[in-house]
Amino acid sequence: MFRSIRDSLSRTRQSVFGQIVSVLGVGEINDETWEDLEALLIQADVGVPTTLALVDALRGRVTRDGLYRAEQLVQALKDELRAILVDAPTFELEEPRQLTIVMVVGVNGSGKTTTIGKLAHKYKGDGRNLILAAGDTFRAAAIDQLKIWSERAGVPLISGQPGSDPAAVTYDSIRAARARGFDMLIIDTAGRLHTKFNLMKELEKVYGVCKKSVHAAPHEVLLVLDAPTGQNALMQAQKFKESVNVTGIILTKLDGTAKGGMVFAIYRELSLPVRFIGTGEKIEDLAPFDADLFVDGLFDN
Ligand SMILES: Nc1nc2c(ncn2[C@@H]2O[C@H](COP(=O)(O)OP(=O)(O)O)[C@@H](O)[C@H]2O)c(=O)[nH]1
Ligand SMILES: [Mg+2]
Repeated sequence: MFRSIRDSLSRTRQSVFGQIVSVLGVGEINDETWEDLEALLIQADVGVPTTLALVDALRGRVTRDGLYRAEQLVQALKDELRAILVDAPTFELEEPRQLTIVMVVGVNGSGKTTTIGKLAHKYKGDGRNLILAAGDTFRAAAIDQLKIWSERAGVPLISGQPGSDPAAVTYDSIRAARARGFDMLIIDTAGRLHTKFNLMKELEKVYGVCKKSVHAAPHEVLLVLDAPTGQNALMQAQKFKESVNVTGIILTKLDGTAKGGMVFAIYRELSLPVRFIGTGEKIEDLAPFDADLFVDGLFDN
């Protein structure tokens, strides 16, 4: 677990946080130190509001704690970064329930279907008796792709005809899950934002079917954001939040980008916890988010 988070942060570490000591220099803190720090954080996609808040907090600490050397800022920065990630709600999926329903949402290409394959593998390994639903009915290929992942994970799949109503597939999958005694259902959804069909309305319908059928369902609505999208992903997230009750984020493709700083913007600006991190394309490339490992992984030591 340590290795995969740390490995997937290598780009972010090499191009940003790992450089922080050399960029800030070793002299006394001056105006340039603050400018350099701001530029670094923005470069790592921490986002402007979160960057300004961080710099503000650090300036306060410099005064309060009497820090005067740039290298003392690094430890203070680590503390402030960690502070943003505390108070995350606990992972409710671990609670035993008769049937836990997880909806996975996000724009096309963000990594939903792949991540569902990884989640299926993980939860099966944890001893959950789970089933998948192919709620992205828009294209036959989307159904086939989930089928391949379900076979890889050794987890059954409920699917409908291409073009059929996702809400109907959801309804059928809940019925099947109950009839066959499954304790977890993960629903894939469509993510096309640029077509005539109304993605948000459709998601609301799927959400509504879950809500009506099972107490407190869907128990998790996981929004998949792809890290290379950077700050645009935050805007997408806002749209999804307005439509369905998103409970957490899965940040994918962290392995290929220096935008690891997004995690802080997700916590601070979206007020959502990161549940998992996608660390590659293979079935085991999914790491539960861990704040300490994450912050340590950003720096060289
Ligand atoms: N490197 C990397 N690629 C990923 C990760 N997650 C998904 N992908 C790739 O992203 C592409 C889109 O994934 P897909 O699951 O089809 O996205 P969907 O349209 O949201 O269902 C695929 O090529 C995946 O292999 C990840 O964590 N790391
Ligand atoms: Mg998909």
